[in-house]
Amino acid sequence: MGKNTIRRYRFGNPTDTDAVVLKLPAETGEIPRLKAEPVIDPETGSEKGIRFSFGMDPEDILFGLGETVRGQNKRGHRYTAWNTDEVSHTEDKQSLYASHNLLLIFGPGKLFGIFLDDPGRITWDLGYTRQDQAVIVSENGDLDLYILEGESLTEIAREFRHLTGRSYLPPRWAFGYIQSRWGYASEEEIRQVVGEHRKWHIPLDGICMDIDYMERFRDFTWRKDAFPDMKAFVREMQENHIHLIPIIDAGIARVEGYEPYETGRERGAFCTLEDGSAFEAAVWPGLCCFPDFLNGDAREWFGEQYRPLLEAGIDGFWNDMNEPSLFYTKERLNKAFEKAMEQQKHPEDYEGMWNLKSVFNGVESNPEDYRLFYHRTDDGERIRHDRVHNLYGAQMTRATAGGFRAFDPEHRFLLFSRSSYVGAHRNGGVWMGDNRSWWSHLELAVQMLPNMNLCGFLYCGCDLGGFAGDVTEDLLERFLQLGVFLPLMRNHSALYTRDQEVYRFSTVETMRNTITVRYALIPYLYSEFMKAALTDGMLFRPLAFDYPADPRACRVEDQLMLGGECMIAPVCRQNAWGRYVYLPEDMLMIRFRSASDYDLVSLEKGDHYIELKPEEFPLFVKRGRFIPLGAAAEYTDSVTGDGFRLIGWDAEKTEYALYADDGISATPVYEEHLKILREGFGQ
Ligand code: MIG
Repeated sequence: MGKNTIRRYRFGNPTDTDAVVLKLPAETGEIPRLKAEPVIDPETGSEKGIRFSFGMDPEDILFGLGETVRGQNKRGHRYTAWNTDEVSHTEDKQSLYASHNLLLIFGPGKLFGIFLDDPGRITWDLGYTRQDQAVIVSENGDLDLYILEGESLTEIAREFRHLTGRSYLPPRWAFGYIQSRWGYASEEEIRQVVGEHRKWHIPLDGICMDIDYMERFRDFTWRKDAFPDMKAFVREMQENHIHLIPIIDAGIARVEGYEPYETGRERGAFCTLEDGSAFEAAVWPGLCCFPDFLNGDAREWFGEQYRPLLEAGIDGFWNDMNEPSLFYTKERLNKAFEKAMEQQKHPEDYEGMWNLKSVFNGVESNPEDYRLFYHRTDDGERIRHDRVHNLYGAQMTRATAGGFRAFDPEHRFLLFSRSSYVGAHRNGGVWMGDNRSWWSHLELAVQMLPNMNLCGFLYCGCDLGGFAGDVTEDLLERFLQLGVFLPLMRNHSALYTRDQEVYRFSTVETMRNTITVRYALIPYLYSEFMKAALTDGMLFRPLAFDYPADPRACRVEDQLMLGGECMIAPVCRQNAWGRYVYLPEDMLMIRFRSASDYDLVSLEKGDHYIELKPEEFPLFVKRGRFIPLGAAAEYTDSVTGDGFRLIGWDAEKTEYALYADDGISATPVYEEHLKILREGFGQ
């Protein structure tokens, strides 16, 4: 460990972001590895940010940036840290919902990491302008820059977690299958969805409630006609081993007499305009005020708002729209109307007419609007939002987690958020936003996951089946096959898209069988998750982390190391009944069809074409390692601690350290941390 170091360099006067838990003294000497220079505004001659740059050799590989489009290796594109409600995750997009400003640089004789703790806009030109150069520009110019050095990619990743703190621990039931859909609007509908799952023996642990459960989309309310007795309904669901997981949006409806608005106003908990009046913008409930999550008192107030739902027995939430997403502000909309009315006087100006489209499109989450409002820190300092924009969702997560802790400090609650920033990984998980029912978005998830883990976000997942657009049966099947391994295994889809619950399809039995594999693997997945979380490790890793000396492995983009034993390689192409897989060492393939139906094939290091029928998917186990496979179960409560088969290659030595705790206590109790199983299986 001797060679591991983290150095902090301070520029200007940065805001405390809560990203870092290890407070290091700032260095004064020369910055290693990078060139740092001020960005000069050519017009005014004044400084407007800082540029960091470094040269890249052709072999250099870049990992990091968490939730971004494109590859595991981030080289060859540009990205912008600017949290955005982006509805289309195409490969030209520079920003999604989160900013995870960590980058690891790995090449011959070269290994270091950089982390910019800066919640403003940052551009990452990673070989875009020039293939051999990385240029990173912080617009704020006020930031802490960290340079991380270590002996391996894995060691640097661990160092980064020492710096930023331990990852969030979800309850064990959160590893169950979760069904979600924008549109479930009543108890009756949810009862029916649960009933269908139970009828078909499709395992299920949770149902997400989207904005439809609320009274006119107002946070912390529920429609009394559709949910007449929430507490009784929660209890009924619990008896069915189902957890209800309601959504909470960032904006608070600006409606007189609506309690969260009234109490928030009294507490001074909302973001303000320059003159001190409340900033307002429209989102789902209409005009809203926006909680000032950067303020401790406002966070405490917001956390308290969850109480009625917690008291009704709810133990999981998802936080949405927290980039924050703004449909429009009145000012911006009025300007667009003015422009349109002006345009109406010039019917012959076709170009102007055409441009109206973009004028109206530009009303949503307009950069100008993010410059209109202010936060107030605990020290009373006012900060304009755009300088700390990327913190908003992360601090909402912090507020929510604080609310949970105040309600019951002994209990683990499920929480996942759409928007995030490093630091939020200590308080919750994330889902990776509005993907589409596209084959390419399967692969995108495989590429995002390890970088999310690298940045600390272990509990995450994508919308299985795809959020937008109409799924096809085979795509959902392949999505579920990936989902088997994701900590958050959630089927979610948008309003007005094709019904996407497993029981809607002719292949319901096949899909059910796929989900049974998940439940058989929960003891393993939960163990590996907990080990990763408690040792500051990663559950999913690019192959380069485990095989840095194997240049082939370092270039693999569509396979992932999973836990201490495994590798996954999902099929991401329609009508492909198989795929090429690179094995960086000898491995045993488990070709699953269900928890009890699979074949075992031992394969040697190298390239293989693996045949995988639509209902088949592989898990590769490293030689000399073993994984426990339990029995199928219909909910996590019935996943037991025994009856495993131990699957691995060499039968003489069969051991696996199972992590067992009660799965719900805030401070995990290691009941039987080392459970050595000795039931040989394999060949
Ligand atoms: O403007 O609550 O990403 O999962 O279903 C869309 C409705 C708002 C966006 C989330 C999505 C959710 C949807 N929300």
